[in-house]
Amino acid sequence: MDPRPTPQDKFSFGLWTVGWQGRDPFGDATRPPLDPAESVRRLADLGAWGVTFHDDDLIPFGASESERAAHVGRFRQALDETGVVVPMATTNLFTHPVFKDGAFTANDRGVRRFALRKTMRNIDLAAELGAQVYVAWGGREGAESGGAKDVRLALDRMKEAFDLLADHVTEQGYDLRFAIEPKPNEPRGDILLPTVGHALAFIERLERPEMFGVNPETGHEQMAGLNFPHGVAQALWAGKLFHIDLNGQSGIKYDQDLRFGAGDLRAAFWLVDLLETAGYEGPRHFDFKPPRTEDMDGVWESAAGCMRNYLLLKERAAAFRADPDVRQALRDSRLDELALPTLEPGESAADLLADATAFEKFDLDGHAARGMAFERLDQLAMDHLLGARG
Ligand code: 3MF
Ligand code: MG
Ligand code: MG
Repeated sequence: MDPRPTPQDKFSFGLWTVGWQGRDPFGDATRPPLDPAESVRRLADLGAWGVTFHDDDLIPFGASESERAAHVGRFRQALDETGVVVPMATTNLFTHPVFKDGAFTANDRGVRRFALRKTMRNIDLAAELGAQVYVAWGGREGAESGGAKDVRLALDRMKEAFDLLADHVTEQGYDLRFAIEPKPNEPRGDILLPTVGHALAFIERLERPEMFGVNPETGHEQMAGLNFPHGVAQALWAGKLFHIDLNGQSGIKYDQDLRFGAGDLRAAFWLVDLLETAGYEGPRHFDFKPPRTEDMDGVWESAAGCMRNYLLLKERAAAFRADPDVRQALRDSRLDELALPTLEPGESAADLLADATAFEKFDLDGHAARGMAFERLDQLAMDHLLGARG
């Protein structure tokens, strides 16, 4: 039982994760800067498959054209040497002070136009490097006070931005889809499109909804007190799970970005069970921050831990599903019945109204008295998670 990650596992990491220097609102950096090419090599050694980036992770903001080419060249060389791929890229629309009131929804129109140009420029690079998903996290799209943002107008501007970006991708013929990443707050007091549900509803208002999905992040949904596996399941149900940001979070507090498996371990178990049984084929992308207590050895330890925990949970979840006692417990809890349509094939509302067994003769007390046996089922899951069974 010592799983080793391989490229087939499709594990990917953002350059900004292992490269995080540990700067937080109260403290300075605790680690030196990390060269993107070095990150690619170290991640490849650990068994990762992909690496992702914000434009500014790779090319420092304000770099000249020749500096830009040099940075991209060095990165490309590391990719070619290691076979690491770039499945996703994204734009930094949050660090520079110009984005203090947002990017696509900034009240300042000039900032909105600049944000679109910055994004289009990086989309071109993403396509050039073979990315198939472009993530959009609108961390500064929001407000701290009620009068500061007209949310309905801001959503008009957000739609305008995404419609334009989708036109650009279509006109250029790129094989690229967008994944919107929801987050309820931090760094803004309240961020627009705060949860998976908000983002899914927004996407349906876009001109090319088929080009848009979501990039749910463990901690972001949990910061809103939501059940992450349930949100991911709804995204899968809608055919919209284009990408995922895996990390760890302990309850409703600041964005902890712990390594995957830390924090809410039970939610992580059910999430892996879901991804592995639902046929999700996209990247298993880690968006975490090695705590600022760690030196560089701790950074790589923590990156390896993300992958190791995923693989361990995958083994535990597979053993849970294969256990005959679990199969029986699932039947006892009537999960097989949930898979049956509520109406008979061809049955109409009139037929249901005419069925006395559904109402007039329904055994109300009998059904009300039946236990659901969920506790036994959940204890079996706990036993598997804790290594007490098979
Ligand atoms: C912040 C995030 C972001 C996004 C990234 C796009 C800096 O909480 O999760 O990471 O994931 O901007 O992928
Ligand atoms: Mg995050
Ligand atoms: Mg994220």
